[in-house]
Order: sequence, then C-alpha cells, then structure tokens
Amino acid sequence: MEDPDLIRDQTLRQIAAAASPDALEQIRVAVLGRRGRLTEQMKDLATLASGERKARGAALNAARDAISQAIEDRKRALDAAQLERRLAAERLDVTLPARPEPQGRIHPISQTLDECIAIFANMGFRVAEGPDIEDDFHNFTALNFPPEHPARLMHDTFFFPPRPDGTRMLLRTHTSPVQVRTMMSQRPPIRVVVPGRTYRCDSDMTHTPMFHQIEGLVIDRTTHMGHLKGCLIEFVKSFFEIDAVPVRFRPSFFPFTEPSAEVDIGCSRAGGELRIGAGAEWLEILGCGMVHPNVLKNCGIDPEEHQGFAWGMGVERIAMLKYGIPDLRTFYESDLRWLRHYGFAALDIPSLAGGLAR
Ligand code: 2U9
Repeated sequence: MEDPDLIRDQTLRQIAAAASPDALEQIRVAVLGRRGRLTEQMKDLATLASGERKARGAALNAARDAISQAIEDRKRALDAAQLERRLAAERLDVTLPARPEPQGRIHPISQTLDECIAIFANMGFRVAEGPDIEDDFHNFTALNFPPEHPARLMHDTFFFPPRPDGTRMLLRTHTSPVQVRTMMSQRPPIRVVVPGRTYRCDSDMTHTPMFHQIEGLVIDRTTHMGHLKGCLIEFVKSFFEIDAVPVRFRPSFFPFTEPSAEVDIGCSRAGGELRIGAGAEWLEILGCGMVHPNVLKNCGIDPEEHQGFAWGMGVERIAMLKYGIPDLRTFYESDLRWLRHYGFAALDIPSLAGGLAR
C-alpha cells in the first residue's frame, strides 16, 4: 500500500512541471484513471477493516481532490499561456494599409475619360460604345458628309483595301458613328456619352494618327440650344473644378450639326503659364451643335418630332490643358518615368462625391 500524501506530493510536482495540456492529461490518466495509481489504492480499501478503511479513505479522497484541483488550475494556466502565444504569433497591425501601394499608374487618358464619364453619368447619360472599324455609311454618309467632302479622302482617313463589292471599310475618324448606331437601334429619349479611339492620317507636333474623343448626344421632343449650353457649361465647371469659368459659344460649321458652335473657356497665358478660368484670352475646348435634320432622317428619327444636340472633344487636348502636359506625342511613348509623373493612383476612382482627381 502506498502513502496517499506521498502520491499527492509526487503528483503535484509532476503537475507543476507539466508543459502542455497533453502532458497534464497523461498525468491525470496515470493517477486518477481507471487503472491509475490512486484509483488502485481506492480499490484496495475494501480489504481493510472498517476503522482503518475510514481513515485511509478520507486521506485518499483528500489526495484525489487536491490532485484534481491542481490539474484543473494547471490546465487553465496552460490554456491561457497557449492563447497568449497564439495571439502573439497571429498578431495583426490593423492600422497598416490594406495592401502595398500599387506600382502601376493610370494613364492620363484613362483618367480623363473616367472623369468625363463620371460627370455625364451624374447628369443621367449612359455610356455607348461601338467598333473602331466602320463603314462609309456610319462614319460619313449618315452624318451628312457630302460625297466630295475632304475627310473622305485617302490622305485624311485610313481605308482598308477594297472588298469584292468595291466598298472599303475604314478606321473611324470620330466616335460619331456610335451615335448613329444608337439612334438607329433605340427610341428617343436618348442620352449617351461616347468615349473611344479615333484615327486620322495625320502626324505632327499636335496630331497623332490615333487619338481619343469623347462625344455625346441628347435626343428628345423639345431639346433646344439652351439645354446644350446648360449641359456643356456644367461639364466645363465640373471638369476643370472651377465654379466661375468664363465660357464662350462661337459660331462654327460641321456637316452633322446646324447650328454649330465651338466652345472656348477663359484663360490667361501671363508669364508663359496657362491658367484656366481667369484672364482675357480664350481657349477652344470642344465643338457642338443641334443635330442636323438630315442626320436625324438618315438615322430613322423624324425631325418634326424629335431634335437634339451633340458635342465632341479631343481627350488628349483636355487632358493636356487640365494636367499641364506640354507635349502630345509623349502620351504614346510608353515612357514609365513619364507615366510615374503624370499618371494616377489605381485605387482613386473619379467620382463627383469623392473628387475627380486627387
Ligand atoms: C451625331 C450627330 C452629331 C458631334 C460633334 C463636334 C461638334 C466637334 C471635334 C472636337 C475636337 C472633333 O476631336 S476633335 O477634333 N468635334 O467639334 N463633334 S458636334 O456631333 C454629332 C455626332 C453624332 C449623330
């Protein structure tokens, strides 16, 4: 027979030294389990005389209670230490940025298009897109270009080789064929904004063979020149982020609009630095007009019932003006240092609420 106090003291030392919940469980099974050291002593009680059994039973129970309590305390301490270690190992600094600053930059053309789209979307316009490769009808004829118009000539337009029927496809010279397609496939009221690539046989300081336009079209029953002016003045103010920018509508001519106008904004070039929104000089930024009745007819819309306005602008040009980019040709040189300088952070999406450009 073993001394209950000895079992208790030895076991308590083992418990104090146990380094893990597993080790603790092994000690518990070895002492208090069905075949455990203390359990075996309990079984032997039956062989004792009643007086001795009572005294030894009490001592064994006391040892068992002390051991159980010690196991429970040690287990709690080990669990707490383990949790501490896990928390330390899995520690997260929630104040760190969600991800590293992206290295890539948004090209000023993409940024400028996104800004224009955000402004017109906020006025209720939808984005419409169409093919870069067009036919003569959608690019010229529907838009009221006369057969002998110079834009149709080889030296202004990129034509594909003739097809068996003699007709030639072309690279669209403006995004206007998208409005033609929109009018031919949708019923008024129409409010679309049309961003995209355009192509002209032209390459010098101020022209690249591929450039971008953003155009727009509104068709409704009572649309008039006042709507055109309100819409474009609002756009100019939003785009240049200037509340009181002087805007001038100057008569002009396009085959597809009548009357037509070009829009200038006030600026100053004092000291060689261009400042938009103030000064005595004017800067042309877009063309516009009421859609020509011939164009409406060509697109299946009755000019007696519906009318509307349209506008177009060169995206490179307004990007250069807003962001002070001096040379058009640098847009397409794929110079990473240029992009790092003039580009925009990928996660700053232009919106009227969040700011167009930061
Ligand atoms: C349809 C009817 C009318 C679009 C328009 C302009 C005036 C214009 C130029 C700006 C600079 C082209 O990139 S640029 O050289 N565009 O001045 N564009 S009105 O008028 C349309 C379009 C489609 C069916």
